[in-house]
Amino acid sequence: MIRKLLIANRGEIACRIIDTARRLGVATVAVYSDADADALHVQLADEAVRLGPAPAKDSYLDIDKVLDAARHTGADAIHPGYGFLSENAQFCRACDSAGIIFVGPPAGAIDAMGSKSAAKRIMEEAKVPLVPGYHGTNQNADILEGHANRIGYPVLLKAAAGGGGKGMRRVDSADEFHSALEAAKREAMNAFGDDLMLLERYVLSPRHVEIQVFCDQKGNGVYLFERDCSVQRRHQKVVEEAPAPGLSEELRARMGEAALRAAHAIGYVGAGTVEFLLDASGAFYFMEMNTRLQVEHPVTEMITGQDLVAWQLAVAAGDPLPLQQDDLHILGHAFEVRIYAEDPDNDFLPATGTLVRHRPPKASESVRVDTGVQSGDEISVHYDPMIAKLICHGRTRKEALAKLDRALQQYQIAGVRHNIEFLRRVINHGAFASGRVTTHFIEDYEAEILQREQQLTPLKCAAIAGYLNRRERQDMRESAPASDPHSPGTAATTGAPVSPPGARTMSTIAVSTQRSALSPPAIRCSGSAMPSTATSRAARFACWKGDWRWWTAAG
Ligand code: MV4
Repeated sequence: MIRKLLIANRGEIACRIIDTARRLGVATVAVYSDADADALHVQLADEAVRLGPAPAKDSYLDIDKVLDAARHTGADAIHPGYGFLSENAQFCRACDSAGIIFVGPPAGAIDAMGSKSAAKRIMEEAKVPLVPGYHGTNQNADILEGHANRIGYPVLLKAAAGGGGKGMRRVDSADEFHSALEAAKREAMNAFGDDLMLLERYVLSPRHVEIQVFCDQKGNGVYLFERDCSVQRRHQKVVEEAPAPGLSEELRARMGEAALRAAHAIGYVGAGTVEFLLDASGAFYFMEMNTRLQVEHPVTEMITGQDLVAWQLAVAAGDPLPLQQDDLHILGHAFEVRIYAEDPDNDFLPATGTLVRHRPPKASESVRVDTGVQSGDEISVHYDPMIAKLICHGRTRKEALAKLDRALQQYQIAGVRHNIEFLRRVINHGAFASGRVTTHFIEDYEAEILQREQQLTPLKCAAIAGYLNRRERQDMRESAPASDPHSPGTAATTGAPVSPPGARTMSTIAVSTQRSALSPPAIRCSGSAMPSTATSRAARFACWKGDWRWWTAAG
């Protein structure tokens, strides 16, 4: 039994882990950097320990500081979340040495997946299907070219030390081979300090289908079905869903069993994900195994009704798996989208600044929002700019998709650029709606999906109005005499009365989308008072530009 859990992470995943720990009666310890002193995960935990300055290497990635925090608070286990130290075998060993449970696989399983070539040899042995290719140690350029000619073009050169798409190069013909090999090796050496290359036949228009597996310490394992994460942009996942559209029961079972062979082959324990490429003919090939809980695990939770963090804590404590394979069933369909502070109109440049307003749609049985930020928080340059994950469930794919679009329409964010309109264009695209998803989806439909947002949408109007109303109330409070909190007072900026003498309520500002080249959008006020001149001016300017960036500049 784990009594006190330290969460060596931040943001939404730290909050999500704390939620489950609390539900199970496990005490929680948050850790934080100076940038996160007021962060939600710190507020939610029972205790919190400062690690150091904002840069991750001085805080969330500092093994000694994290272990000191665990010792100091008497935590008996550490959950690493994803990213940071989650796939660091050295950290895993350091936990073992300190007598602290690492909520994750044994260090040896992390190491086994460190080199793609070594991993492939293990998978070959375990009869897990591989893309036809070469993953040997002989790196002589002519030998490698011989293998490329045998495999057939196009081939893909991959750095054995790479991952997540780094250090890959497509080669279309023999005469390009030598120059491509040299370039790929140079890139790999720079990025990973290791230029061992492997070769694979290039799979055309594949899908990314990954299997969630779970193993306990007794050697039992189950799979919790698949997630389709084909819709990606530069190897960043954009939408994830479960189950994969169009996957037959028979293929699902074969992929699940192959994934379990992969897990058993490396002595896996805990939550893991085996990534496969699935080609148009239904053949699937092992890509890599992620030895952590993944960002997109909530779609699996939605379709299975299971809490994967609860499973992780059970297995880490030495308990058997909560369910057996025959007890697991797929219920309906779920989608996840990642809501980012980034600018789709400017090459998805990460956005920073104050998240003036963050109001997600209301959570329900079928709408889940995993987030670690609140209105007023800073989105800084130090960490991943993900604002939230929005997860929607439906009885069918169509129903889940409709709920997702509805929830995206309701989502209000102000102060930083975000990708909500981009996500709506992705999920409403005909090819996506009909389940025709491949890893080339975004490139294939770039022209339609990346179109600039010019319209003042109802969503933006609601966000603008919400902000203006809050600002107006604040103006009123600040200008009210301290002795009478209910006095309507005057607007601080203009000195003009904001409501008639005696009125206890202020006006409510509404912003409408109606706009033409000559007339600014309508700003309507219910109630008897007008907003202050400054608020009104800011609103008109914001609406005119149709863009929060401009509002922020004006305000
Ligand atoms: C491939 C491939 C086609 N053929 N391997 C990219 C990241 C890494 N996990 C594997 N990747 C790919 N490997 C062969 N033999 C195409 C990709 C690929 C991809 C894979 C999954 C999700 C998105 C992708 C986007 C571009 C390329």
